[in-house]
Amino acid sequence: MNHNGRKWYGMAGFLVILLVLAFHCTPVQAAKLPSLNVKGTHLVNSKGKTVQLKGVSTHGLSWYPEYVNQKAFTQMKKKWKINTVRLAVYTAEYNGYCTGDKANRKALERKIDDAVKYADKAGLYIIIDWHILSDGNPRTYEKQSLAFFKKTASKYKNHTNVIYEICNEPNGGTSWSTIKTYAKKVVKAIRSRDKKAVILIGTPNWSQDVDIAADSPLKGYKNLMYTLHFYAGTHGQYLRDKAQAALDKGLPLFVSEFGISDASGNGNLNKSEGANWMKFLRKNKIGYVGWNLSNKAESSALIRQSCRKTSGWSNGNLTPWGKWLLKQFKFS
Ligand code: IDC
Repeated sequence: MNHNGRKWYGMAGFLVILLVLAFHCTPVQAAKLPSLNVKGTHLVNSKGKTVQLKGVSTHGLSWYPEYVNQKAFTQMKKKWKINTVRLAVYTAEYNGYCTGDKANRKALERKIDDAVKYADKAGLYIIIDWHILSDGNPRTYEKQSLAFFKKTASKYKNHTNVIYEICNEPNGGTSWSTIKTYAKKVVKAIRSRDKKAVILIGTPNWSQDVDIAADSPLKGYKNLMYTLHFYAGTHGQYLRDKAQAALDKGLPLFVSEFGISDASGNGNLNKSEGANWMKFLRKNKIGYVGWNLSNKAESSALIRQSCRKTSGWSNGNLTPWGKWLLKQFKFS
């Protein structure tokens, strides 16, 4: 080979190395999901077309983190036909975000980072849920909540698929005016970092008194929705009446958690009341998220207790509730 030949070989080799490097250093850029907007009482995409979100909630991320993985997210999107996953970040319970130590907090934050990455790649919307429960009043951990949402909204402001849920279920007599005081601060903190993301706000009495919230919603912000939670074994027509009253007053609703067991998350399934609820949700284009992606021994778990798999589930791996919910996803 003459001198020139060697030169060309050298240059070609150099180019190949450059290409390989470029390929390895470019982050995989999944197609971005369209950002969502609240219009009237429901969600629309950037073209103004109605979008009904549907999906599943994790159990507490502190206790069942293993279900947050790429294979599970991709399977649920492709096979279960969901478009949304909710991450339940318990605040007060054992190893909650506010009760555990710093290492626990960091582990939860890393898990949320992973979940957002998996959701980006699978093409899923992802709800980051500040899961207050035994801490009934969202102001109990208001300082921690503000710090959490400031950090989180700064991190994910460019992710059009991220939705913030700022207080799962206020309870213990916490009034709407107290929730509003809290919500105004947290919404302001998120909005100064992320101008558009959809924000879900919990309502009094375990996120059931949406009719009360409808009398005085937050003012001055777009893309806010209010959560309605139900468990069909316990909650029936009277709660749909409250929801209808809220819709009639123009309140945007989102069902960020529901089940068809009783409100304890256990007991018998009430499929006929569940069907009534699904009819109501479809008619009003209300997004819905089923509780919970785990194999815990309770009737609100989606995976059978005997199944150890954290992805790649067959229909036989699902509980009766899991099978019922999957039928709903495929129906609409
Ligand atoms: C339940 C879980 C259960 C857990 C309990 C306390 O299913 O395994 O021991 O929380 O952490 C809610 C809550 C949700 C509850 C669920 C069922 O948002 O955290 O999960 N539920 O009780 N509201 C109404 C019902």
